[in-house]
Amino acid sequence: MSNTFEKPILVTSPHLPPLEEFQEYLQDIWESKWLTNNGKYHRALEQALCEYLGVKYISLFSNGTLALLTALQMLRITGEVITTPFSFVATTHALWWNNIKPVFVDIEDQTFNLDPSKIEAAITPKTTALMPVHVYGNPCAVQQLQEIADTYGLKIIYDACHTFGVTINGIPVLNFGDLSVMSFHATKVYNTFEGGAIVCHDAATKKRIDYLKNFGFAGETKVVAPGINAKMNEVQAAMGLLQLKYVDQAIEKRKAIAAAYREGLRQVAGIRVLDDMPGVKHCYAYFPILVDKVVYGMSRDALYEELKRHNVFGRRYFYPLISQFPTYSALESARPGKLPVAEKVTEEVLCLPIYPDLDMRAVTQIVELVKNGDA
Ligand code: T4K
Repeated sequence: MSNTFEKPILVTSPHLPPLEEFQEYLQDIWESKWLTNNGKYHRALEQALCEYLGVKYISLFSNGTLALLTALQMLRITGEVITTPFSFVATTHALWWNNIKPVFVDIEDQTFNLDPSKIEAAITPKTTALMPVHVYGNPCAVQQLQEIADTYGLKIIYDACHTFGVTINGIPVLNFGDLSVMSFHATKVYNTFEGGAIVCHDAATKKRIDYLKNFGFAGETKVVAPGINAKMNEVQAAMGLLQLKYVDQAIEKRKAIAAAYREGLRQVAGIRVLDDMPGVKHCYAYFPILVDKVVYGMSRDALYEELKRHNVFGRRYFYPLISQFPTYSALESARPGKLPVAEKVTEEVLCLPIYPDLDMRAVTQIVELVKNGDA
């Protein structure tokens, strides 16, 4: 029997709540004619997310990229920032848009997150902050990063765009560092169509973030910063409230898919899967595998193409490395050979489809394809 799918299976597919339930919110928004600018759904979602995520303060944004830009403005970060090359381009773009020089440091082989043991060598008098990413939702070495930041007087802004509800020994990962930035894009575990947030730990910081995302307004006629427009609107916020009802269920389904992939692929020679980390509650945002060309007998790119031929559209997140894009490749820290672990991982990684509506039979079929091709 052919393992080819009739319809394309994409790397992800957004979770959507029942349309009837969303229509009730839309009806109310239409009647109220209150569409944006800190409306009632916006306020309600901030409160609901604080409770759900176990954080003190959250400011909603229209997307994660604007939240990253604003987080850097909030802490007045300048000069150089140490960051990872293994992420979505938005992480580094946010530095560039703030006129900050990104300094790339290599990643760990087990988590693919910024390697704390390599950071100190990259610190200069111009370094003001670290911008690590909890890539695929797997938490960074938060304690070690904090020790480095404390020692050298640096801020930490976590790009937490892949994490939702992730905890380390019961502590929300969002509570580490100075600020954490989230994305609620359509492709994320929790989506508000587009959307984002900054998590912070005190009321004064939240107040200022809220000024910054609203043109710097601190009252009808008072502007206290050169702010931007990055507000989440009421339709997005209503979607967020509704999505919260279903997100636990969605994460459970993702967890079951991840377990099935792991079981099916663990014994395949040349394929590496990542396991859950001890003490961590995961959100299963992505399912990366690493393909060892020699042992598996086929390169990652060949497998990627082979799966596509069977209508399975995995994605090479994150290939190329951010440091390999022409925009950044002339930087000293981006030179070939400087980031050996990241350079290897980016050639071997392939993210397999994972989303709540993905049928378990489809998962089995994808496992079979990786195991044997179209037998
Ligand atoms: N930091 C990190 C670490 C991030 O990963 C991201 C975003 C950001 C910052 C910035 O946050 P935002 O400003 O986006 O809130 C996608 C997403 O567009 C992007 O949000 C995400 N990271 C990145 C990892 O993935 P692409 O270029 O892969 O998107 P695209 O359009 O190819 O979609 C991916 C798959 O999802 C396709 O197979 C189609 C499917 N899809 C997509 C959309 C938009 C759907 O089925 N429905 C949809 O509505 O970047």
